[in-house]
Amino acid sequence: MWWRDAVIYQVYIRSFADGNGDGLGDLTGLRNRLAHIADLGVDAIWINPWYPSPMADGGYDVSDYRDVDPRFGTLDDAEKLIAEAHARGLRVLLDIVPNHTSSEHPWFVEALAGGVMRDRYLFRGGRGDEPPNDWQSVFGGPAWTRVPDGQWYLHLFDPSQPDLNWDHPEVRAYFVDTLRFWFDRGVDGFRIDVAHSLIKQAGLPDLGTARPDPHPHWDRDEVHEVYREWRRVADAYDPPRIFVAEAWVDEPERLSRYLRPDELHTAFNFNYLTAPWRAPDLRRTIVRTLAEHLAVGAAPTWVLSNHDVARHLSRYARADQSGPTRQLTDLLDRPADLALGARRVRAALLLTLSLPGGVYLYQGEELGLPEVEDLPEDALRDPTWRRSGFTDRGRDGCRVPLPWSGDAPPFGFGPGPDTWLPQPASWASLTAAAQTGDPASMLEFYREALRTRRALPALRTAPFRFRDEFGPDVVAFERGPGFLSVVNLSAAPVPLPPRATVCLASAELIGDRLPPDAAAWVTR
Ligand code: TEU
Repeated sequence: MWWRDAVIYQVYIRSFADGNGDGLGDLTGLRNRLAHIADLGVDAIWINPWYPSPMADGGYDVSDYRDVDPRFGTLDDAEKLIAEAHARGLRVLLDIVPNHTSSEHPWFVEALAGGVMRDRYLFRGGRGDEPPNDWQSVFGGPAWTRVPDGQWYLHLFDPSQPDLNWDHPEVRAYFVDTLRFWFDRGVDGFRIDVAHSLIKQAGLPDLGTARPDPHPHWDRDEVHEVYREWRRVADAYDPPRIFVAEAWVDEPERLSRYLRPDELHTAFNFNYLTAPWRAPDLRRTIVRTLAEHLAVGAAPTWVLSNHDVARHLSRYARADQSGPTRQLTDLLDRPADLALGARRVRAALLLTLSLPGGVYLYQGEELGLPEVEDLPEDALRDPTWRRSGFTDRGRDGCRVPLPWSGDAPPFGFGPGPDTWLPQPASWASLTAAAQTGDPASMLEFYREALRTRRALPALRTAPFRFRDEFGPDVVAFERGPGFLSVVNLSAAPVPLPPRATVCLASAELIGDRLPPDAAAWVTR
């Protein structure tokens, strides 16, 4: 049950480290830098898709689920990576993409020619010259594309990502076999991409204008049958393999249905990620999360950044709120604001690591990386940029290749001169090398916080209880009688309990008071 309180580090492989000099991260780069992750003190890594792919959506357009894209390496490299990670005590989760394939997957290539392969996707006739229904793509525009013989196929994302028909037995069998393929190679589990999709309502009815309930293509009850079958597959392994759902389901009660004992092990807690940096909002999110997870006996998780949202340092840098999760509207370049964001990132880390359950970290947050808000337009690669008619700059700003060392780009990213997205020159002070050994750095703070969490068994096992005596703008709770976590989101310093031993603080205390936008772990 290691996953119930694990800290899992997300490796966005395109941007982690480049081994061969082509400017794109790869498996050799990841293997070379595995020590960075192990030294951080996490339990596992989750790696974004590394499968063969035309890369129309950064690898979420898979053309072969049982191999490695040559730009990332080979199957042999993958097996070496898994063995080396295990030798360092790191478990390895991969990313499975069951809602859609790439349009270059052999099934879809055959389906385009007509015939029975079309049954594995969702092909329909249109309404005159109009698509079969009013569904919209997440990336903008209609969710349907017409093929030369006049039929249309469904794609909830890019046209290069046709949705599969999950009523087809061959589709179900293919994914079960794919799970086994990777489990047999030592993979410890999977993150399930858009886990709340897959099943579409029979007849594919229009959405209409109102918010339909139940929704015709999100969070359908029938999807749970799929995960019950997957759970049986994972449980047949020794040790059992695990799943984490990527499900953007707002209602905690609906989300916890994915976490029943015979379904998935964990799910990303996006309510926590989208909560503004305000005590009442955070407290409400924590209460709801704990209640709904407890109801099904599941372990909660906590996450603040990933490859789809603006980095939380830049969201929190907006003085009064967390900012939109994907695209930050007002360009921010004032160093004072970034310093506020960094201060809140440190406080948020202590909050997150002291809550009961598991934690997901996104590569680069331990370096204090901000969102890159001013990427030149001709550098943008995310399909949302084009699909939105060039209004939505998309998700590239959180995907910029990591700075490892040196004074100028490519900051040790790889042996070549380039990186697939340009790095800001200002990142010289944020490289892993520049921060290592500097006790004031974000990186050393992450290392120390993770080390301290490991040394305090109460953070894994002790009961959680809110403490209200610090006032409405402070989030404070205990984990058993011996541990107190205090996060000050007010504008004034807050006194810590008398005779308290502060074992870790995110900022310097003012006497025995905790300053604004700071957190402390207190032991007795
Ligand atoms: O994301 C699913 C998803 O719904 C996101 O597009 C999300 O709504 C958006 O990014 C929030 O701003 C997953 C992957 O994480 C994403 O990278 C893929 O593009 C998408 O699936 C399609 O596979």
